[in-house]
Amino acid sequence: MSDCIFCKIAKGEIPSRKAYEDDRILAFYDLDPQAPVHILLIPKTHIAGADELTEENSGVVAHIFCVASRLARELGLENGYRIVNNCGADGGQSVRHLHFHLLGGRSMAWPPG
Ligand code: DGP
Repeated sequence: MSDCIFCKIAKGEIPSRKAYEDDRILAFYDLDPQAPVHILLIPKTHIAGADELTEENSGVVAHIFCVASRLARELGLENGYRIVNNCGADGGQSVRHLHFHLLGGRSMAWPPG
């Protein structure tokens, strides 16, 4: 998607502070961190949101969770962490490119607001 900001970040057209990258996904630090560790994990292929996942395109989600787990371990989040996906307007999704927030380094409230 030519006008998608996360597609541009995935292609390196917009700079980001990378935490991990391979041929399928990119993990980079959130511009507006909500926790001491706040990383976004995205597929490089454009998927607008969790509401556009299918049996065919969802394999990358398992990969994202495995990488998130590895990053959490490497970043010392042994006390726990949260992985968040906001979907659609009511879910608070502001960027329509599937992404998972990896948040850690502080205690999280539940339920979220
Ligand atoms: P969400 O509200 O779930 O759609 O989260 C979008 C997140 O993306 C939000 O926490 C801020 C972050 N974000 C938006 N634009 C940029 C950007 O250009 N660079 C980085 N690093 N993060 C961004």
